[in-house]
Order: sequence, then C-alpha cells, then structure tokens
Amino acid sequence: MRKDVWKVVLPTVVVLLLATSVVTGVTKSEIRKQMEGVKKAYQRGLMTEERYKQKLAYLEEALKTAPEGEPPVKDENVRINMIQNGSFEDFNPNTGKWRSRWMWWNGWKWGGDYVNNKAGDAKDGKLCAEIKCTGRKGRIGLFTPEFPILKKDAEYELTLWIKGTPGNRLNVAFEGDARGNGAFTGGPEWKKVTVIGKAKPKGTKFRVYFYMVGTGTLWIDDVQMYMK
Ligand SMILES: [Ca+2]
Repeated sequence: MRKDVWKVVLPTVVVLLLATSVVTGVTKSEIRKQMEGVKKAYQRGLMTEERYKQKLAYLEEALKTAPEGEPPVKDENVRINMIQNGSFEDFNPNTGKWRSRWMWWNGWKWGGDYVNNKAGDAKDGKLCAEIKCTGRKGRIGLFTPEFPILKKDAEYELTLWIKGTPGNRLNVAFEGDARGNGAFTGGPEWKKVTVIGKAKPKGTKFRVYFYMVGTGTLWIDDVQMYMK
C-alpha cells in the first residue's frame, strides 16, 4: 500500500472509531466528560485543530439525543426481587428446562410447551406460565430453586398475578425451612395475590411451591418476592 493512501484511509478509520465509541445509552454527563478529554488533548497539542473540531462536532451531536443519567440509588432503597425469571420471559427451548430458573413436574405445561400466550394475554411482558390440568385434578405445578436464608427470622413477601378458567385452585406454599401458604382461585381477569413466608429460627434454606389442586387452566405471571 502506498504511503499516501493512509492520508485517505486513516481519517475514515478515526471517524468510524469515533462513531462507535458513542454508543446508545451513553448519558449526557459521560459525553461531557469525553468532551473535556478531547479539549485537554487538543490543548496539549495531541491532535490537530481539524480533528478537534471534528470530534467536538460529533460529541455535540450525540449530546442532543443522549439520555440524562439516572441519579445514583442509595443502598437502603434497593429491593431485590429474589425470584429469577418471575415474568417467565426468559426461555430457551434449546436448553434444559431448569434453565428457565423454574422447576416443575409432570403435568406441567410451561410457555410452548410453552405458550407464547396468545399475544397480549400475559400480565407482564409477552409470556406467562400456564398450568393445565389435563388429567386427574390436582397436584401439578412448579417451584423455585432453593433460597438460602440469610437473615435470622427473615420474613418474605411473595406476590404473583393469577388468572384461570373455572375449576382452578392454586395453593402457594413456602416449604423447607420457611413456613407460609395461601389458597387462591384465578378468575377471568388477572389479579394479584400475596403470601407471607417466615423463616424458621434456625432455618438455612427453603423453596416456594405453586400447586394446582383444581381443574381447568391457570396462568401465573409477574412473581416477586422480597425479604421484608
Ligand atoms: Ca410475563
């Protein structure tokens, strides 16, 4: 390659690199920091005036559409939902069933086996869990992976949304080293239900089970659990 070819190629490469360095989601304050850096580099003679103006123009353009940064969240305000994939949106049919972070036993039909639940039918997002009683009624369902009990006498607030066809009956139960349960019937509209669980004094781990003990079909979505 002739030496002078670089005179053409290099500026193009620089522009492309610049374009990719300001990615979607970079906040206004981050872009302003970049602008400061560019300014200092120019003042130190590390770039030509032409390059400086080029970079600055690009960053100014990016600044117009960049989102404002979120204010930092204080630790005491952070509540972590202990339920993984509580909205049933994450599912890869090519991997093991447990990869959904939900466990279930025979009789279960979960999303396509798994129903992409007739567009718009989910409470939250696009998908939800479906428990269908196709044979004898009762005791089919799903459960969570095991949770460690990290605080003595911990209390947990579990909420979920349910909906169902006539005949359904759902029992929700904390099992293992935590206790708490509730029984519910899903109607034609989504409704939110709550169950409180309490860790045993010397408990170390527990799971939460969702048993369908009726007939018909029951849908579950947006499952959340927080330590109180
Ligand atoms: Ca969902």
